[in-house]
Amino acid sequence: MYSVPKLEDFSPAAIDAAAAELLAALRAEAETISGAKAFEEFRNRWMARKNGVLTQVNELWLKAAPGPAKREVGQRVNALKTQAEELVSLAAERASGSAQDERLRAEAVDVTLPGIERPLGVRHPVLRTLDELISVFVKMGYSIADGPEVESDYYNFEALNFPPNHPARDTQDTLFIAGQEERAQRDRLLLRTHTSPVQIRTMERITPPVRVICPGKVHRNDAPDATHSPVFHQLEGLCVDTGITFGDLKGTLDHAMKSLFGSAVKTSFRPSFFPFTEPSVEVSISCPFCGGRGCRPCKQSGWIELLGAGMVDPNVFGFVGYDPAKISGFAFGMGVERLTMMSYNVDDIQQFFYGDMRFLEQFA
Ligand code: FA5
Repeated sequence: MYSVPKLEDFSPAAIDAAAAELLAALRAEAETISGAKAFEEFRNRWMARKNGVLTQVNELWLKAAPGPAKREVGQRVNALKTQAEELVSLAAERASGSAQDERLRAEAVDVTLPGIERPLGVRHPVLRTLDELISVFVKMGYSIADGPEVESDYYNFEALNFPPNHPARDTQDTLFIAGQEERAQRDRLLLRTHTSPVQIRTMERITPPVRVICPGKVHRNDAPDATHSPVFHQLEGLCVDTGITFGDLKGTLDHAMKSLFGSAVKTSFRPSFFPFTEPSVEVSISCPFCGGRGCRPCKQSGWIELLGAGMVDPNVFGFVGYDPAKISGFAFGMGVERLTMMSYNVDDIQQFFYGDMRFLEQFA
C-alpha cells in the first residue's frame, strides 16, 4: 500500500518523480475498486482532509520544502492534486456503474420461464342475455329504470291492481320480511316477486311519454327444479304515450324476439291474465331449434312460451295519477334465465347458479 515518502531533494525533477509514483499507485488502486463501500474507503484514504494521502503530500512535500523551492513545489503539488482528483472521480463513475450492474443483476427477470396464467373472465350467460335484451330495447329508444329488491306490498301488488287477498297474488309465491305484523298491509316489506313495481315507481316519477325497461333480480318461494329458481332475473318493459295500441305491443315484441333469435322466428300471442294489464297475453315464439316442426326443447309443440305482456290496465294509471282517457300503454315482462336457456339450449336452470367451471367455461 502506498505511503507518502519524506523528501530530501525538492528539485523539480525529484518532485515530478515522486508525483509520478504517487499517481501510478493511485491509478493501480483505483482499478481494483468495485462497489460503493470499497470506493468510499478508497476516497477517504486518498482525499480525506484529515490525514488523507494528498493532505500528507501538503505536509511532507510542500510545507517541508525549503523557502526558495516552495513556489515550484507548490505548483507541482497543485497539478498533482488536480490529476489525483480526476482519477478519483473516474473511479467514482466506475463504482456507481458497478453498483448499478449489481442492482440490474439482482432485478434480472428470466423471460424464458413459463408465465403465470390468469384465466380470462367472461360475462355470465344470464348477464349476457340481459345485455343483449337491453341493447335491443335501447336501440328502440327505451331507457333503463331501476327499483329496490326489497319492496313494499303496495308497489309489488296493490298499485299493480292486485287487491289485498286477491287470488292472483297466489301466482307469485312471496317471501315476506318477518316481524311486520304491526304495519299496515300496504307498507309491509317483501322481496319483489317481479320487476313490475318499477313500472309504478317510474310512472310516479315522470309524465308520459314513458319508454323504460327495468332489468333486475326477483325472488319467489319456488322450489328449485329444472325450470324454477327461487332467485331469478326479469326484464320488464313499459311504454306509455298517447295512442299506443295493441299493434305497437305486437310489433315491439316481434321485433325484439327476431333480434334475439333471428329473423325467421315467429311470435304468437295468446290470451292470458295479469291484474295490471287488460287485455293480457302470453307470448310464444316458434321454436328456434326445429323451426316449428317439433323437438325436445319445445316439447314437440313447435312453440315456446317466453313472456307475459298486455295493455296497461286503466286502474294502474289511476294509482299513479295518469289519465286513462288521454293515454294508453303496454307492458311486458320476461324471465331472463328462461330466455338464456333457450338461447344456449341449456336444459337445467340450476346450472346458472352452481358456479361450476365446467359449465361456465363453455361460454368463454
Ligand atoms: C310476471 O312476473 C309479470 N310481472 C310479467 C308481466 C309484466 C306481465 C308486464 C304483463 C306485463 P310471471 O309470473 O308469468 O309474470 O313471470 C314472468 C316470467 O318469469 C315467466 O315467464 C318465467 O319466464 C319467469 N319465471 C317465473 N317464475 C320463475 C322461476 N321460479 N324461475 C325462473 N324463472 C321464472
